[in-house]
Amino acid sequence: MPEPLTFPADFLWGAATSAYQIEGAVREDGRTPSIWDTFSHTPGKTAGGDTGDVAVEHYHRYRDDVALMADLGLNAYRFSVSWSRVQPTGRGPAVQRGLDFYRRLVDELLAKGIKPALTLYHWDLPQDLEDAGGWPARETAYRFAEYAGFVAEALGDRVESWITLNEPWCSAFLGYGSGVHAPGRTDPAAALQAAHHLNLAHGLGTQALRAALPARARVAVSLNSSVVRAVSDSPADQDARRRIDNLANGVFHGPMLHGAYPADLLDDTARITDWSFVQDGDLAAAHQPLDALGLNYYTPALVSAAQNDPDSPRADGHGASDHSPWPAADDVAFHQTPGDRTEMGWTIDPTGLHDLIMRYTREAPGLPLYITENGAAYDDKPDADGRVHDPERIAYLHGHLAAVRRAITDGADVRGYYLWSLMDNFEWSYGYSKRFGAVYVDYETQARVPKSSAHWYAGVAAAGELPEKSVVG
Ligand code: IFM
Repeated sequence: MPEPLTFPADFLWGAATSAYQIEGAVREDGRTPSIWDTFSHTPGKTAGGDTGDVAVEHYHRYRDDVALMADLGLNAYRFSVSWSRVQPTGRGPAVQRGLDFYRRLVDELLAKGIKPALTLYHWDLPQDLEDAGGWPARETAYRFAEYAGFVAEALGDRVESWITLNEPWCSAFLGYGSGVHAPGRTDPAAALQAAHHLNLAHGLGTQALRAALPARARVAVSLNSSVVRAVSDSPADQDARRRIDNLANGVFHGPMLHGAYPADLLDDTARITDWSFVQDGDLAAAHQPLDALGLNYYTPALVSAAQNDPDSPRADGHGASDHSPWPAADDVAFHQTPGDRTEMGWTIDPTGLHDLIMRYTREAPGLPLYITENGAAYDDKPDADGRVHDPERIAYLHGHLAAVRRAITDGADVRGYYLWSLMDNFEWSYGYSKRFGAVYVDYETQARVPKSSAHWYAGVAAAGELPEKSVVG
Protein backbone atom coordinates (compact mmCIF):
# COMPACT_ATOMS: atom_id res chain seq x y z
CA MET A 1 0.00 0.00 0.00
CA PRO A 2 1.43 3.46 -0.87
CA GLU A 3 2.53 5.63 2.04
CA PRO A 4 0.34 8.61 3.00
CA LEU A 5 1.72 11.91 1.75
CA THR A 6 3.25 13.66 4.75
CA PHE A 7 3.92 17.40 4.78
CA PRO A 8 6.66 19.23 6.70
CA ALA A 9 5.83 19.59 10.42
CA ASP A 10 5.73 23.41 10.27
CA PHE A 11 3.61 23.55 7.09
CA LEU A 12 0.91 26.25 7.16
CA TRP A 13 -2.62 24.97 6.61
CA GLY A 14 -4.64 28.06 5.86
CA ALA A 15 -7.60 29.56 4.10
CA ALA A 16 -7.87 32.87 2.27
CA THR A 17 -10.44 35.62 1.75
CA SER A 18 -10.46 39.26 0.65
CA ALA A 19 -12.05 42.38 2.13
CA TYR A 20 -14.62 43.30 -0.51
CA GLN A 21 -15.69 39.70 -0.97
CA ILE A 22 -16.61 39.12 2.67
CA GLU A 23 -16.76 42.24 4.84
CA GLY A 24 -19.94 44.09 3.86
CA ALA A 25 -20.45 47.18 6.09
CA VAL A 26 -19.43 49.31 3.15
CA ARG A 27 -20.66 52.57 4.64
CA GLU A 28 -19.52 52.04 8.23
CA ASP A 29 -16.81 53.69 10.31
CA GLY A 30 -15.77 56.18 7.67
CA ARG A 31 -15.23 53.78 4.75
CA THR A 32 -15.70 55.43 1.35
CA PRO A 33 -16.51 53.66 -1.95
CA SER A 34 -13.90 51.61 -3.74
CA ILE A 35 -13.94 50.90 -7.47
CA TRP A 36 -15.77 47.64 -6.71
CA ASP A 37 -18.60 49.51 -4.96
CA THR A 38 -19.01 51.70 -8.01
CA PHE A 39 -18.65 48.85 -10.50
CA SER A 40 -21.00 46.44 -8.74
CA HIS A 41 -23.63 49.18 -8.47
CA THR A 42 -23.41 49.85 -12.22
CA PRO A 43 -26.26 48.00 -13.97
CA GLY A 44 -25.14 44.97 -15.96
CA LYS A 45 -21.68 44.60 -14.43
CA THR A 46 -22.31 41.73 -12.02
CA ALA A 47 -24.54 38.66 -12.15
CA GLY A 48 -27.96 39.53 -10.77
CA GLY A 49 -26.74 43.03 -9.92
CA ASP A 50 -25.05 41.56 -6.83
CA THR A 51 -22.86 43.86 -4.76
CA GLY A 52 -20.57 43.54 -1.74
CA ASP A 53 -22.77 45.86 0.36
CA VAL A 54 -23.60 43.08 2.79
CA ALA A 55 -21.45 40.21 1.51
CA VAL A 56 -21.14 37.70 4.37
CA GLU A 57 -21.11 40.36 7.10
CA HIS A 58 -17.62 39.42 8.18
CA TYR A 59 -17.06 42.97 9.47
CA HIS A 60 -19.51 42.15 12.25
CA ARG A 61 -19.15 38.37 12.41
CA TYR A 62 -15.34 38.16 12.38
CA ARG A 63 -15.17 36.67 15.89
CA ASP A 64 -17.44 33.77 14.89
CA ASP A 65 -15.50 33.34 11.67
CA VAL A 66 -12.20 33.12 13.53
CA ALA A 67 -13.77 30.64 15.96
CA LEU A 68 -14.81 28.57 12.94
CA MET A 69 -11.24 28.59 11.63
CA ALA A 70 -10.02 27.47 15.04
CA ASP A 71 -12.61 24.67 15.12
CA LEU A 72 -11.29 23.52 11.76
CA GLY A 73 -7.76 23.49 13.12
CA LEU A 74 -6.38 26.02 10.62
CA ASN A 75 -3.06 27.50 11.66
CA ALA A 76 -2.99 30.35 9.11
CA TYR A 77 -5.43 32.84 7.61
CA ARG A 78 -4.86 35.17 4.67
CA PHE A 79 -7.10 38.24 4.49
CA SER A 80 -6.92 41.63 2.84
CA VAL A 81 -7.27 45.15 4.16
CA SER A 82 -9.78 47.50 2.57
CA TRP A 83 -7.79 50.58 1.55
CA SER A 84 -10.85 52.83 1.64
CA ARG A 85 -11.59 51.74 5.21
CA VAL A 86 -8.11 52.72 6.37
CA GLN A 87 -7.42 55.77 4.20
CA PRO A 88 -10.84 56.63 2.80
CA THR A 89 -10.01 58.67 -0.26
CA GLY A 90 -6.56 57.20 -0.77
CA ARG A 91 -5.03 60.42 0.54
CA GLY A 92 -4.52 62.01 3.91
CA PRO A 93 -4.21 60.51 7.35
CA ALA A 94 -5.18 56.97 8.30
CA VAL A 95 -8.55 56.42 9.97
CA GLN A 96 -8.14 54.71 13.34
CA ARG A 97 -11.62 53.14 13.31
CA GLY A 98 -10.71 51.34 10.09
CA LEU A 99 -7.37 50.16 11.45
CA ASP A 100 -9.01 49.12 14.70
CA PHE A 101 -11.14 46.55 12.89
CA TYR A 102 -8.03 44.83 11.54
CA ARG A 103 -6.32 45.08 14.95
CA ARG A 104 -9.28 43.29 16.53
CA LEU A 105 -9.32 40.68 13.79
CA VAL A 106 -5.59 40.00 14.12
CA ASP A 107 -5.79 39.82 17.90
CA GLU A 108 -8.60 37.31 17.63
CA LEU A 109 -6.52 35.20 15.23
CA LEU A 110 -3.42 35.33 17.41
CA ALA A 111 -5.42 34.41 20.49
CA LYS A 112 -6.50 31.25 18.68
CA GLY A 113 -3.00 30.42 17.46
CA ILE A 114 -3.77 31.30 13.82
CA LYS A 115 -1.01 33.12 11.93
CA PRO A 116 -2.32 36.13 10.00
CA ALA A 117 -1.10 36.83 6.45
CA LEU A 118 -2.12 40.35 5.48
CA THR A 119 -2.66 41.36 1.85
CA LEU A 120 -2.62 45.13 1.35
CA TYR A 121 -4.37 45.27 -2.01
CA HIS A 122 -6.93 42.80 -3.29
CA TRP A 123 -8.46 44.93 -6.10
CA ASP A 124 -10.48 47.51 -4.13
CA LEU A 125 -8.89 50.83 -5.09
CA PRO A 126 -10.49 53.86 -3.42
CA GLN A 127 -12.82 55.37 -6.03
CA ASP A 128 -11.26 58.80 -5.55
CA LEU A 129 -7.94 57.42 -6.78
CA GLU A 130 -9.62 55.93 -9.84
CA ASP A 131 -11.21 59.32 -10.49
CA ALA A 132 -7.70 60.78 -10.39
CA GLY A 133 -6.52 58.29 -13.05
CA GLY A 134 -6.45 54.89 -11.33
CA TRP A 135 -3.61 52.44 -11.87
CA PRO A 136 -2.67 53.89 -15.29
CA ALA A 137 -1.66 57.02 -13.33
CA ARG A 138 1.80 56.94 -11.78
CA GLU A 139 0.64 58.79 -8.68
CA THR A 140 -1.41 55.74 -7.60
CA ALA A 141 1.83 53.84 -6.92
CA TYR A 142 2.97 56.57 -4.52
CA ARG A 143 -0.44 56.61 -2.84
CA PHE A 144 -0.16 52.83 -2.35
CA ALA A 145 3.24 53.15 -0.68
CA GLU A 146 1.86 55.70 1.76
CA TYR A 147 -1.10 53.45 2.57
CA ALA A 148 1.27 50.47 3.04
CA GLY A 149 3.24 52.48 5.57
CA PHE A 150 0.10 53.34 7.56
CA VAL A 151 -0.98 49.72 7.80
CA ALA A 152 2.54 48.57 8.69
CA GLU A 153 2.80 51.13 11.48
CA ALA A 154 -0.56 50.07 12.89
CA LEU A 155 -0.20 46.29 12.63
CA GLY A 156 3.52 45.63 12.34
CA ASP A 157 3.74 44.69 16.01
CA ARG A 158 1.40 41.73 15.49
CA VAL A 159 1.48 40.64 11.81
CA GLU A 160 4.62 38.95 10.49
CA SER A 161 3.48 37.93 7.03
CA TRP A 162 2.79 40.74 4.53
CA ILE A 163 1.65 40.56 0.91
CA THR A 164 1.74 43.73 -1.18
CA LEU A 165 -0.60 42.92 -4.09
CA ASN A 166 -2.97 40.10 -4.93
CA GLU A 167 -3.00 39.03 -8.59
CA PRO A 168 -1.95 42.33 -10.16
CA TRP A 169 -2.66 40.71 -13.55
CA CYS A 170 -6.38 40.88 -12.78
CA SER A 171 -6.15 44.49 -11.59
CA ALA A 172 -4.41 45.56 -14.80
CA PHE A 173 -5.82 43.36 -17.54
CA LEU A 174 -9.35 42.57 -16.34
CA GLY A 175 -9.79 46.04 -14.84
CA TYR A 176 -8.41 48.14 -17.71
CA GLY A 177 -8.22 45.67 -20.66
CA SER A 178 -11.28 43.46 -20.94
CA GLY A 179 -13.23 45.54 -18.43
CA VAL A 180 -14.91 42.59 -16.72
CA HIS A 181 -13.50 43.80 -13.41
CA ALA A 182 -13.63 47.23 -11.82
CA PRO A 183 -13.15 49.91 -12.96
CA GLY A 184 -14.34 48.38 -16.24
CA ARG A 185 -12.12 50.26 -18.67
CA THR A 186 -11.24 48.67 -22.02
CA ASP A 187 -8.01 50.25 -23.19
CA PRO A 188 -5.08 47.87 -23.84
CA ALA A 189 -2.45 50.62 -23.56
CA ALA A 190 -3.92 51.72 -20.23
CA ALA A 191 -3.81 48.09 -19.07
CA LEU A 192 -0.06 47.88 -19.74
CA GLN A 193 0.46 51.22 -18.04
CA ALA A 194 -1.55 49.93 -15.05
CA ALA A 195 0.65 46.81 -14.95
CA HIS A 196 3.75 48.98 -14.76
CA HIS A 197 2.37 51.14 -11.98
CA LEU A 198 1.36 48.01 -10.06
CA ASN A 199 4.97 46.81 -10.36
CA LEU A 200 6.13 50.19 -9.11
CA ALA A 201 3.55 50.14 -6.29
CA HIS A 202 4.75 46.70 -5.24
CA GLY A 203 8.35 47.96 -5.05
CA LEU A 204 7.58 51.27 -3.32
CA GLY A 205 5.13 49.49 -1.03
CA THR A 206 7.77 46.92 -0.10
CA GLN A 207 10.20 49.74 0.75
CA ALA A 208 7.53 51.43 2.90
CA LEU A 209 6.83 48.14 4.69
CA ARG A 210 10.51 47.52 5.35
CA ALA A 211 10.86 51.02 6.78
CA ALA A 212 8.01 50.51 9.24
CA LEU A 213 8.15 46.81 10.09
CA PRO A 214 10.39 44.96 12.52
CA ALA A 215 13.16 42.87 10.98
CA ARG A 216 11.30 39.62 11.60
CA ALA A 217 8.49 40.62 9.19
CA ARG A 218 8.29 38.80 5.86
CA VAL A 219 7.18 40.53 2.66
CA ALA A 220 5.80 38.76 -0.41
CA VAL A 221 3.50 39.25 -3.39
CA SER A 222 0.72 36.93 -4.57
CA LEU A 223 0.70 36.37 -8.31
CA ASN A 224 -1.76 34.39 -10.39
CA SER A 225 1.12 33.19 -12.49
CA SER A 226 -0.28 31.25 -15.42
CA VAL A 227 0.72 27.86 -16.67
CA VAL A 228 0.52 28.48 -20.41
CA ARG A 229 0.60 25.50 -22.73
CA ALA A 230 0.44 25.34 -26.54
CA VAL A 231 -1.74 22.96 -28.52
CA SER A 232 1.28 21.83 -30.58
CA ASP A 233 5.03 22.13 -30.95
CA SER A 234 4.69 24.11 -34.17
CA PRO A 235 6.74 27.31 -34.16
CA ALA A 236 3.58 29.41 -34.54
CA ASP A 237 1.83 27.79 -31.56
CA GLN A 238 4.99 27.97 -29.48
CA ASP A 239 5.29 31.64 -30.31
CA ALA A 240 1.68 32.18 -29.20
CA ARG A 241 2.58 30.44 -25.93
CA ARG A 242 5.65 32.62 -25.47
CA ARG A 243 3.66 35.81 -26.00
CA ILE A 244 0.88 34.90 -23.59
CA ASP A 245 3.42 33.72 -21.06
CA ASN A 246 5.02 37.17 -21.17
CA LEU A 247 1.67 38.95 -20.85
CA ALA A 248 0.56 36.69 -18.00
CA ASN A 249 3.84 36.19 -16.16
CA GLY A 250 6.85 38.08 -17.51
CA VAL A 251 5.10 41.44 -17.21
CA PHE A 252 5.20 41.06 -13.41
CA HIS A 253 7.99 38.55 -12.73
CA GLY A 254 10.35 40.48 -14.95
CA PRO A 255 10.36 43.69 -12.90
CA MET A 256 9.62 42.13 -9.50
CA LEU A 257 12.04 39.20 -9.63
CA HIS A 258 14.65 40.26 -12.19
CA GLY A 259 14.48 44.05 -12.45
CA ALA A 260 13.59 44.19 -16.16
CA TYR A 261 10.71 43.64 -18.56
CA PRO A 262 11.31 40.79 -21.01
CA ALA A 263 12.65 42.47 -24.17
CA ASP A 264 10.29 40.47 -26.36
CA LEU A 265 7.27 41.67 -24.34
CA LEU A 266 8.21 45.24 -25.22
CA ASP A 267 8.58 44.26 -28.89
CA ASP A 268 5.33 42.29 -29.00
CA THR A 269 3.33 45.22 -27.61
CA ALA A 270 5.16 48.02 -29.45
CA ARG A 271 2.19 48.78 -31.70
CA ILE A 272 0.09 49.53 -28.62
CA THR A 273 2.53 51.45 -26.45
CA ASP A 274 6.12 52.67 -26.48
CA TRP A 275 6.39 52.05 -22.70
CA SER A 276 7.60 55.62 -22.22
CA PHE A 277 5.79 55.60 -18.87
CA VAL A 278 8.67 53.52 -17.49
CA GLN A 279 10.93 56.10 -15.86
CA ASP A 280 14.56 55.82 -14.81
CA GLY A 281 14.82 53.94 -11.55
CA ASP A 282 11.37 52.33 -11.77
CA LEU A 283 12.66 48.85 -12.48
CA ALA A 284 15.19 49.00 -9.67
CA ALA A 285 12.38 50.17 -7.38
CA ALA A 286 10.11 47.31 -8.45
CA HIS A 287 12.91 44.78 -7.91
CA GLN A 288 12.98 44.55 -4.11
CA PRO A 289 14.37 41.60 -2.20
CA LEU A 290 11.41 39.48 -1.10
CA ASP A 291 11.09 36.93 1.67
CA ALA A 292 8.62 34.67 -0.12
CA LEU A 293 6.51 34.35 -3.24
CA GLY A 294 2.78 33.63 -3.21
CA LEU A 295 1.37 31.56 -6.06
CA ASN A 296 -2.36 31.46 -6.81
CA TYR A 297 -3.38 28.62 -9.09
CA TYR A 298 -6.69 27.37 -10.45
CA THR A 299 -6.30 26.03 -14.01
CA PRO A 300 -3.81 26.09 -16.90
CA ALA A 301 -4.24 28.00 -20.19
CA LEU A 302 -4.06 26.35 -23.62
CA VAL A 303 -3.28 28.50 -26.64
CA SER A 304 -2.60 28.33 -30.36
CA ALA A 305 -1.75 30.75 -33.13
CA ALA A 306 -5.19 31.43 -34.57
CA GLN A 307 -8.06 33.86 -34.34
CA ASN A 308 -10.47 33.40 -31.48
CA ASP A 309 -13.83 32.38 -32.88
CA PRO A 310 -15.90 35.55 -32.46
CA ASP A 311 -19.08 33.44 -32.15
CA SER A 312 -17.86 31.30 -29.25
CA PRO A 313 -17.42 32.47 -25.72
CA ARG A 314 -13.83 33.37 -24.87
CA ALA A 315 -12.07 30.27 -23.63
CA ASP A 316 -9.45 32.08 -21.54
CA GLY A 317 -11.62 31.68 -18.47
CA HIS A 318 -11.74 35.37 -17.64
CA GLY A 319 -15.37 36.20 -18.29
CA ALA A 320 -17.42 37.47 -21.18
CA SER A 321 -16.22 40.64 -22.87
CA ASP A 322 -15.86 41.90 -26.42
CA HIS A 323 -12.49 43.21 -25.36
CA SER A 324 -9.49 40.98 -24.86
CA PRO A 325 -7.49 41.10 -21.63
CA TRP A 326 -4.40 40.20 -23.71
CA PRO A 327 -2.95 43.33 -25.37
CA ALA A 328 -1.61 42.87 -28.92
CA ALA A 329 -2.53 39.18 -28.90
CA ASP A 330 -5.73 39.07 -30.95
CA ASP A 331 -4.09 36.46 -33.15
CA VAL A 332 -3.76 34.02 -30.26
CA ALA A 333 -6.66 31.64 -29.62
CA PHE A 334 -7.49 30.22 -26.21
CA HIS A 335 -8.81 26.66 -26.04
CA GLN A 336 -10.66 24.74 -23.42
CA THR A 337 -8.25 22.25 -21.91
CA PRO A 338 -9.61 18.69 -21.84
CA GLY A 339 -10.89 17.20 -18.58
CA ASP A 340 -13.50 17.73 -15.91
CA ARG A 341 -14.32 21.32 -15.04
CA THR A 342 -15.43 23.23 -11.99
CA GLU A 343 -18.51 25.43 -11.86
CA MET A 344 -16.38 28.28 -13.24
CA GLY A 345 -15.78 26.19 -16.37
CA TRP A 346 -12.11 25.90 -15.37
CA THR A 347 -10.47 22.56 -16.18
CA ILE A 348 -9.17 20.62 -13.19
CA ASP A 349 -5.48 19.94 -13.75
CA PRO A 350 -3.21 19.57 -10.71
CA THR A 351 -0.20 18.99 -12.99
CA GLY A 352 -0.38 22.72 -13.69
CA LEU A 353 0.21 23.49 -10.01
CA HIS A 354 3.23 21.17 -9.93
CA ASP A 355 4.61 22.78 -13.09
CA LEU A 356 4.10 26.26 -11.66
CA ILE A 357 5.85 25.47 -8.39
CA MET A 358 8.78 23.90 -10.21
CA ARG A 359 9.05 26.86 -12.55
CA TYR A 360 9.39 29.30 -9.63
CA THR A 361 11.73 26.96 -7.84
CA ARG A 362 14.00 27.42 -10.87
CA GLU A 363 13.22 31.07 -11.57
CA ALA A 364 13.43 32.35 -8.00
CA PRO A 365 15.89 29.95 -6.35
CA GLY A 366 16.03 30.22 -2.58
CA LEU A 367 12.69 32.03 -2.27
CA PRO A 368 10.20 30.12 -0.09
CA LEU A 369 6.89 29.54 -1.88
CA TYR A 370 3.36 29.64 -0.50
CA ILE A 371 0.27 28.59 -2.37
CA THR A 372 -1.73 31.67 -1.42
CA GLU A 373 -4.89 30.56 -3.28
CA ASN A 374 -6.19 27.32 -4.72
CA GLY A 375 -9.70 25.95 -4.76
CA ALA A 376 -12.83 25.34 -6.77
CA ALA A 377 -16.41 26.58 -7.17
CA TYR A 378 -19.24 24.07 -7.15
CA ASP A 379 -23.00 24.40 -7.03
CA ASP A 380 -23.21 23.37 -3.37
CA LYS A 381 -26.58 22.98 -1.69
CA PRO A 382 -27.60 21.81 1.77
CA ASP A 383 -29.32 18.43 1.90
CA ALA A 384 -32.53 17.72 3.80
CA ASP A 385 -30.54 17.53 7.05
CA GLY A 386 -28.86 20.86 6.37
CA ARG A 387 -25.50 19.26 5.61
CA VAL A 388 -23.47 20.24 2.56
CA HIS A 389 -21.64 17.44 0.76
CA ASP A 390 -19.03 18.51 -1.77
CA PRO A 391 -17.02 15.44 -2.78
CA GLU A 392 -15.89 17.20 -5.99
CA ARG A 393 -14.15 19.88 -3.94
CA ILE A 394 -12.50 17.21 -1.77
CA ALA A 395 -11.21 15.52 -4.92
CA TYR A 396 -9.98 18.88 -6.27
CA LEU A 397 -8.15 19.68 -3.05
CA HIS A 398 -6.73 16.20 -2.77
CA GLY A 399 -5.33 16.35 -6.30
CA HIS A 400 -3.80 19.78 -5.83
CA LEU A 401 -2.33 19.06 -2.40
CA ALA A 402 -0.81 15.89 -3.83
CA ALA A 403 0.75 18.06 -6.54
CA VAL A 404 2.20 20.35 -3.87
CA ARG A 405 3.58 17.36 -2.01
CA ARG A 406 5.12 15.99 -5.19
CA ALA A 407 6.78 19.36 -5.83
CA ILE A 408 8.24 19.28 -2.30
CA THR A 409 9.63 15.82 -3.05
CA ASP A 410 11.08 17.25 -6.25
CA GLY A 411 12.98 19.88 -4.27
CA ALA A 412 10.56 22.82 -4.03
CA ASP A 413 10.47 24.85 -0.81
CA VAL A 414 6.69 25.16 -0.34
CA ARG A 415 5.87 26.29 3.19
CA GLY A 416 2.11 26.61 3.21
CA TYR A 417 -1.23 26.30 1.42
CA TYR A 418 -4.21 28.66 1.68
CA LEU A 419 -7.43 27.19 0.43
CA TRP A 420 -9.61 29.62 -1.56
CA SER A 421 -11.84 30.28 0.12
CA LEU A 422 -12.65 29.96 3.78
CA MET A 423 -16.34 30.55 3.05
CA ASP A 424 -18.67 31.29 0.15
CA ASN A 425 -18.51 34.94 -0.84
CA PHE A 426 -18.89 37.62 -3.51
CA GLU A 427 -17.20 36.22 -6.60
CA TRP A 428 -16.68 39.55 -8.38
CA SER A 429 -18.59 39.84 -11.66
CA TYR A 430 -20.23 36.47 -10.93
CA GLY A 431 -21.77 37.90 -7.77
CA TYR A 432 -22.92 35.24 -5.34
CA SER A 433 -23.60 32.70 -8.10
CA LYS A 434 -20.29 30.83 -7.61
CA ARG A 435 -19.47 29.20 -4.31
CA PHE A 436 -15.75 28.71 -3.58
CA GLY A 437 -16.07 28.22 0.18
CA ALA A 438 -15.13 25.26 2.31
CA VAL A 439 -17.82 26.70 4.53
CA TYR A 440 -21.30 27.17 3.07
CA VAL A 441 -23.00 30.50 3.69
CA ASP A 442 -26.77 30.84 3.63
CA TYR A 443 -26.99 34.36 2.22
CA GLU A 444 -30.49 34.88 3.67
CA THR A 445 -29.60 34.10 7.27
CA GLN A 446 -25.77 34.41 7.11
CA ALA A 447 -25.57 30.98 8.79
CA ARG A 448 -22.23 29.24 8.21
CA VAL A 449 -22.21 25.47 7.60
CA PRO A 450 -18.86 23.74 7.14
CA LYS A 451 -19.08 21.59 4.01
CA SER A 452 -17.70 18.06 4.01
CA SER A 453 -14.56 19.50 2.36
CA ALA A 454 -13.99 21.71 5.41
CA HIS A 455 -14.07 18.66 7.69
CA TRP A 456 -11.84 16.78 5.27
CA TYR A 457 -9.34 19.67 5.14
CA ALA A 458 -9.40 19.93 8.93
CA GLY A 459 -8.43 16.26 9.08
CA VAL A 460 -5.56 16.77 6.64
CA ALA A 461 -4.32 19.80 8.61
CA ALA A 462 -4.53 17.92 11.91
CA ALA A 463 -2.67 14.89 10.56
CA GLY A 464 -0.22 16.93 8.46
CA GLU A 465 -0.67 14.37 5.73
CA LEU A 466 -2.91 13.56 2.83
CA PRO A 467 -4.94 10.37 3.03
CA GLU A 468 -4.95 7.81 0.28
CA LYS A 469 -7.22 8.74 -2.59
CA SER A 470 -9.34 5.64 -1.93
CA VAL A 471 -10.46 7.03 1.40
CA VAL A 472 -11.35 10.46 0.03
CA GLY A 473 -14.85 11.78 -0.16
O1 IFM B 1 -12.30 34.97 -5.84
C1 IFM B 1 -11.10 35.11 -6.53
C2 IFM B 1 -10.08 35.83 -5.69
O2 IFM B 1 -10.56 37.08 -5.28
C3 IFM B 1 -8.81 36.06 -6.48
N1 IFM B 1 -8.34 34.83 -7.08
C4 IFM B 1 -9.29 34.00 -7.77
C5 IFM B 1 -10.52 33.77 -6.91
C6 IFM B 1 -11.52 32.88 -7.67
O3 IFM B 1 -11.90 33.48 -8.86
